[in-house]
This record gives sequence, structure tokens and C-alpha cells, in this order.
Amino acid sequence: MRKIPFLSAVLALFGLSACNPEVNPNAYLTADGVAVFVPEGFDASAHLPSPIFLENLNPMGNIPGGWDIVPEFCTEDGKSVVRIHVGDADLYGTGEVWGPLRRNGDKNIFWNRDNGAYGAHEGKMLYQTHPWILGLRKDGSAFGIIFDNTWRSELQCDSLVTYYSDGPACRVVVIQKENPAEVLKALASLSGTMELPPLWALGYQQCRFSYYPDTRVKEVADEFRNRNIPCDVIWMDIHYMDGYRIFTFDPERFPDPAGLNDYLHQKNFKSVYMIDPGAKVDSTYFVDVQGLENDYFVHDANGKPFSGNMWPGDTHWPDFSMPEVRNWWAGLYKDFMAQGVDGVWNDVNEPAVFGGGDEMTMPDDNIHRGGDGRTAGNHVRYHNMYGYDMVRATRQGMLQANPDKRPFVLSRAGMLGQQRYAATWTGDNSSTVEHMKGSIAMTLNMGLSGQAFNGPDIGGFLENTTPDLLADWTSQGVYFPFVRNHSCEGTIDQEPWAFGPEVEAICREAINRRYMFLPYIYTLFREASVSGLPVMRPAFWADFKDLSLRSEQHVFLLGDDLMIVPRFAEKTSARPKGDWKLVTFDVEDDGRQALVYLRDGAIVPMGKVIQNTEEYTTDTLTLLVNLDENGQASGMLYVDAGDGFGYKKGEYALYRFTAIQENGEVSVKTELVEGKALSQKEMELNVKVL
Ligand code: NBV
Repeated sequence: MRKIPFLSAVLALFGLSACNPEVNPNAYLTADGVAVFVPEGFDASAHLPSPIFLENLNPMGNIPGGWDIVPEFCTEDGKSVVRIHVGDADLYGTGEVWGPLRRNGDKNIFWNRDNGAYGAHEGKMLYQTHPWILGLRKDGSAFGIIFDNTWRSELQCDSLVTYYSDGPACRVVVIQKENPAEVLKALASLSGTMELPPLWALGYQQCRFSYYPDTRVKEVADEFRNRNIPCDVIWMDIHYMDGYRIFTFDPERFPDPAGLNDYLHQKNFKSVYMIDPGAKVDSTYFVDVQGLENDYFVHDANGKPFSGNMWPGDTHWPDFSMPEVRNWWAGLYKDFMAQGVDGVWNDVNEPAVFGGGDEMTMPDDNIHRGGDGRTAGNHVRYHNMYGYDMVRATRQGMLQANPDKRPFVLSRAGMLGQQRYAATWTGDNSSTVEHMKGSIAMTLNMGLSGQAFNGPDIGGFLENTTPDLLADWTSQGVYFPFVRNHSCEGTIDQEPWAFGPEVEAICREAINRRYMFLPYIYTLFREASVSGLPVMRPAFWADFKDLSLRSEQHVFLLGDDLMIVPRFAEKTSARPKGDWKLVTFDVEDDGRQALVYLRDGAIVPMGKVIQNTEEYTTDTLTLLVNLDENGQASGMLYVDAGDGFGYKKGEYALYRFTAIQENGEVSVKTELVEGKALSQKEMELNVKVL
């Protein structure tokens, strides 16, 4: 473990900095309200091109007077240090971490790590690296800070923010805007947004480490349909592979993968298969043979292909920093996807190496050769980028294999910028109430760090879940962006029906609600893909000036218009002000479903219960309306084909609904505000005023 220098720690206690503020960084404005601070002696070859940004950060002017978020740079005990006074602002973001939503007084260690049950380093060192802070001042104005760095580093969030890096001094980008939404939009314009996923990826998904053989996969799929529990995706974990060889199928357990995928498709399921980064060392295995022949694997300090231990035994790791390796990797997906595979799950890409020292990874002096303007460097620089480089190659491969389909990639490791290529989940949590509650803050902070599409393993991954936990976690989890039930090898069954009819009914009802709200949720995903705003938002999003909401981490918002109150938080949470109305459903309350409230002035479009997204339609909708004090409300609906790229050529419709109450009557107007009407038929709208 790296230590925070003693002097710094003492000074930080008093809000003081050991850095010399007179060392003036070279600073300039790169966009409206976006400043770049470049430390003296900046070594561009150790940092650029940055994986975080879409483009070079070109100067466009001087930083305006009164700019108050100014980094100070210095070196202490061989570490590059940045200090920034942020006063009494509330701090959020910082990517994936186990801890409170409000990050003040807490820390992150950025060294992507396999961290089961978040047990190591108290969960401060997890699978992802987002050196990013969203700051919210007491007056509701906001700022963002990006440490443009991939090297191993540590972030301490206090009134004096301190960032320590093992690499040479990095640039710091500071965004200042009138509110957090504008800050996140600015982050998205610098770093990119999630590409619009296929609609099916927003449905309920069932996973296990692992469903096998193929007959078991079919059985699970059939159970969903027979029991009328909506579901879109069944996941294949490592046991489908032939001896853990990536891009292969076990000839006994999965003798006919195309047949299995056909079977799933006929029942309107999609399949997602795991692909790990490591290739088994095996002179008869095509991935290893090709990788060795072309010298595509990460080198050890002696310049030889590094071999470490993973699932398949001795394993080689592709050097994804090299453009030619990414192209090769992308090419491997063609035959694989041709088996009818719909989505890809890139796991253990921190990279995790069994027996790989304290942090279970490669040695620091391994060499990644870079390319495309990046110089070769050792693992300390490239480690946090490994998953990022892997998933962009995966996405490229999926697009090459199926140019007319939107790729869906799920990645365990990640870093800021990766939202452009993959969704993510919060790794190996535990089946505990604590982890269920804490998953809300984790998912929220990922959303506040540019990664809108994420969520936890619902029900919990490690240890046996319980009937209550599965019921409660599913009831709130269906309002998360990514909704997947997943559990570890050796644990008891965790499907919605595993604990008998009572829990099954609770799960079914929760999942039904997910599907009913899909028109609204898909509209939010589209918004996130355009603007970078999160899908799931903290309670303080309802009013950036309401200080009572700043630490609320159980109640959350779905978009701006729905407030979700998990049952455990019913009596203890802070709620946004306003005339929020409880949404009622046509079934008796089971006492477990999360409560859903509609904001005053909002309209939310709802569909019918469907069993999967192949049945999705917006022909008939119910508009939930909560009129504001002036008797008005409005809401949006995004419609497109649900897959493919027609929407990029204008094949979509964005509607606005406006409701007005006059003489006791509520009338609703529908306007097409963008795109074109995709159906000849008028939408049938049923209005439900709450
Ligand atoms: O591939 C097996 C698991 C997977 O189920 C899990 O979701 C990942 O986070 N994987 C880790 C490998 C290690 C599990 C102990």
C-alpha cells in the first residue's frame, strides 16, 4: 500500500497545502467554463493522447478573473501531487467506490482491482478508475475536476482535495457551470457519452456463474416464459468455454451454440457470452498461436511474452495498447458472433491475475508497447487503461461482425472515457442488506461520473442470498439502469422463483413495472446518449439548492420525473419538496415494492406489461400526469427501431406531451419535436391524472 506523505497528511488536517502555489501552471480555457491546468515540465509522452478525451484540449483563451478552483502542483516523496481548495462544497462522482454518496472525507485508490465483497482496501480500490469529482456548492452552482491521468493514483476528498500519482505530473481540467447538470454535459462534450444501447439491454437479465450445460440454459429460459416473468437476456459465464479458452465452446456442454442461440431467439431471448482477456498457453489453440506468432502479448521486463495464472492455467494477455492487437482482437469476434451471440461480457480485465501479488495483477515492470501516438510504457501507466483498450476493441469487433446491430458490451474494469464503448456493473458484491443499500450510492456515483449504464448484481453475487433480500433487491433494482440478477458458483439458486411463490410474485410484479416504464426509461437512455446526463439521479437532483438532500443516498430519481423510495427507506429518507404523487398500480400492494412518485408538472409515458422487448410497442400508452399548481404538465417520449443505426439517419421520433387542465377537463397535446413519425397510426393515449 502506498502511503500519504506524513507532512501532507498533517497539513491537510488544517486545510493547508504543502505545495508551492507560486509554481504557476500554464493554464488556458479550452471551452466555455472549461479550464486546462498544465503543470510545469509536463511530460506529454507519459500521458498523451489521453484516453479520457475525444479531442485535443486546444486553447481558446485565457481563464477569466475570479476563477476559484485552481490546482497547485508539487512533488512529494517521489509522487506527483495536486492540491485544490474546494471550500465547503459537497463532493460526488469519483467513479466506482464502496462508500457514501457524498464523497467528502473519503478516498479512492485508482488501481483497477479484482475486489470480492469489496473486502480489500475497505472497498476504496475497486475495478474502475474515474479520477473525477463533481462539486456542488451551497448555492447550487457546480464544478468538475478531471485528473487527466492513467497512472496508479489516489484521491482524497476534503475541503482541500489532494491527488497523489505514481506517474509524472498530469494535467488537471476544471469545469465551472451554473449547476451539476451543466457540469455533466460539459464532461460529456469533452469525454463522450454512452452510445444508445439496443432496447433489449434495458430489459431484465438473468445470469449465473454458470448456467451449464445448454439444456440448463434452455430450462431457465423456459421457466421465465412458463411463469410469465418478463426477461430479455440469459447470460453465459465461463463454463460454456472449452477449458476456459476464449472464443471457443465446450463440445460436451455446449455442442451446438448456434442451435442454443436459435432456441433462445425463438423465445425472444438474447444471449450474452463472457470473453476474458487472457488466452490459454497452448500450442494447439488458435488464439494463443496467432498471438505468439505476431508478438501480440504483453511483455515481461525481459521483453518475453508475460505468462501468468488465470482460469485456463498459464495464460498470455493481449497487449491492447497496440492498435494492431486491437484490430486482431476485433477480428476474433466475427466467427464467434456468427453463432448467434448477441452481447459480450468482458470480465477480469483489470487485468486480474491469480497469484499476481497483493493486488492480483501483472508485475509493475511488464511492458505495454502502445501505438497511435502513445509511447511504450510499463504496467503502472497502462494498468488502468487495460480494460478500456480491451472493450473498445471488442466493440469494434462486434460492429465489424454485425454492422447493423448496436453492440452491447459489459465490462468489469473501466476508466473515465469508457462510457463510449461499454456498460459496466459493480463487480463482486455480497448477498447482504448492507450491499443492497450501498449499491444505490455506487450506481448513482457512477452515473455522476459519466457512466450512465451501470448497476449491481441484483440479489448479490457472493454468499447465499435470502428470500427477503432477493425480493427487496429486485423491487428496487428494477429502477436501476442495468438490471441483472447474478450469483456466484457454489451459492444457492437465485432466480426469481427459487424461493417459492411469495418471493416469485414480488419479483414478477417488480419486473413487470420495469417493462411498463420502458417507454420512459428508453427516453432517458436516449437523453443520456445525447447529453451525458445520468439515467438514475440522486435526490439532490430535484433541487440543487436544497441542502437537506445532499446526503440522501437511498431515495433516488429515475430521470427528473420519477422518485423511487425503496421500502427500507420509507421512514428514514429525505425527500425533495414538491407535490410528488404516488403512482398506483392495478394490483394490491405487497408491501415490498419500491414506492414510485411522479413529480408535479410531469408526464410519464407507460406501456403495458410485456414479456420481453420484442413485444415492445408505443402504439398504446398510458400517460401518467401530475399537474402542477397551474394545472399543467409535460413529458417526452423517444421512439425508434430499438436496434440498428437508422436513428442516426433521422429514423426516430421525439414527442412532447403537454397537458392542460381547463374547466375541470384535462386535455393532452402531442407534438413531434424531433425526427419523424415512424408509424402511420396515431398513438392511442390513455390519460391517468394522479
Ligand atoms: O466468470 C466468473 C466470475 C463472474 O461470474 C463474476 O461476475 C466476475 O465478477 N468472474 C468474476 C471471475 C471470478 C469469480 C470469483
